[in-house]
Amino acid sequence: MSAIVACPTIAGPPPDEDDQTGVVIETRTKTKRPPLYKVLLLNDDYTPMEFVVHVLERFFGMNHAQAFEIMLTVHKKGLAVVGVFSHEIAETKVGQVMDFARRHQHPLQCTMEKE
Ligand code: TYC
Repeated sequence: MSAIVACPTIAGPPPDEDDQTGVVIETRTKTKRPPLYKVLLLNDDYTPMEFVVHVLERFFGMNHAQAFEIMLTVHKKGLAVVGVFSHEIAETKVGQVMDFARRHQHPLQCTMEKE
């Protein structure tokens, strides 16, 4: 004697066609670039020019001529952008400059602002 067994794989539609319309909906993922931050050096009346030049060489990778030019811009105009970085790098640079200036007892100020 033999039994008749129902076979759902033959009775229904193929599994991966179930509920599909053939329309592809593209979902666009908006990837925003992280914001950048300007690092600014501020003028004051007391920090020696050579110290500022040294700071620019040491922490911002400038050669002597570049560093001297930027130092003079800060001296004449009151401030200058000395670099543009990610938030983390900008924070590190500001911290390094402020710490170095404080250790040498100069009032040099360095800040950052969103570009
Ligand atoms: N004004 C300073 C001086 O005459 C020099 C100076 C330049 C200081 C740039 C700070 O960020 C500065 N000794």
